[in-house]
Amino acid sequence: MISLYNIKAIIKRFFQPSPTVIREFDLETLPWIDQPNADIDGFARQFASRYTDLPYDMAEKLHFWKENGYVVLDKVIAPEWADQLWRETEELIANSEQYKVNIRVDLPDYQHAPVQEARALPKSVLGGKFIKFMDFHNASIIGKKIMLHHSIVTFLEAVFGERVVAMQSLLFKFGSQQATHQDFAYVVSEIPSHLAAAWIALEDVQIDAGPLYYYPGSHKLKKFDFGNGIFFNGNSTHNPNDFARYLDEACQKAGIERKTLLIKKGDVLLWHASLAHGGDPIRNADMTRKSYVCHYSSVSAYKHHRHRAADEPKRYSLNGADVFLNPSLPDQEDIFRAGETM
Ligand SMILES: O=C(O)CCC(=O)C(=O)O
Repeated sequence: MISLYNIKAIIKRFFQPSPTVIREFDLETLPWIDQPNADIDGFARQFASRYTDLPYDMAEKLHFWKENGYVVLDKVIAPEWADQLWRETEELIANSEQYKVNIRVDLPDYQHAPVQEARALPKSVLGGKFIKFMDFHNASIIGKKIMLHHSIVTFLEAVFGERVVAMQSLLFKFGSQQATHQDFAYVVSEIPSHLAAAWIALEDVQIDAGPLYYYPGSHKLKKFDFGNGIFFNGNSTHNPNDFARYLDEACQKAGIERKTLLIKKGDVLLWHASLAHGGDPIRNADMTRKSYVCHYSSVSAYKHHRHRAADEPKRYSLNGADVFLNPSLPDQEDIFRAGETM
């Protein structure tokens, strides 16, 4: 006999709504510029008084962004700022035993624990390839000042139509050689379409140093399905290699030509959450490709530090944007202070 308890259990098992599988960004919360009839000229006119001190034309850049999914801002970071950030990175490598800054190591020997504190790693590994210095901005005042540079955050504030919150950063000494991807699959905020990134050249990029490549207009492609929607996580049945193959083929089919980023020290590439990009192979093993990548969201989409979802974050604010202090490593915050007087 089927008891009431069993009936309830059957109903629960078969009629519970399954977790929503996301296949596209939600139209309602899409940044205004990604909406079909975005009035870019009207927007730029409305806020024109805010843009008079920028070294670029806001309306022109916004049109280019909508069409291509990226913009390049020339000469926005002072060379002394780029040099200071790099001096601090070299200090971290040289005296790594003193620092707890997190490092991601994408080498076979580290697959069991790819993220380690700097002090736990041999200097030969730290100063080599397949290394990402994670959230260095938390340790560095100049890192924070570059991340929240007026020219960068003013553009992104225009794109989101809201206050900008920086989410995370990665510093590279060498080219990443990373397969083609779109960042929204890996860097997820409460509103996944509220995401953009900056690639900041800390030296002139050489063609043999494994430059960044990208596909203009690829932000409009149909999204890849990891088997459980558009985000890559523990339940995905497809992997980053499948993602890369899909994107390379989709761009080829759409006739999109792959571009190589050969910008100069202090120049910045800003890219859309869905711009397909990756790192070219390093053809000259001795060549560095010093760069600083920062990811950004909006105040409505990134409300808590990703390590401490329940707590109100402590903020560093500059140029009308915020970045959260790292609640997991409070004694490493701003240990590099030279940026204070720059
Ligand atoms: O700089 C690179 O080579 C890749 C960086 C990148 O793809 C990313 O951080 O999303």
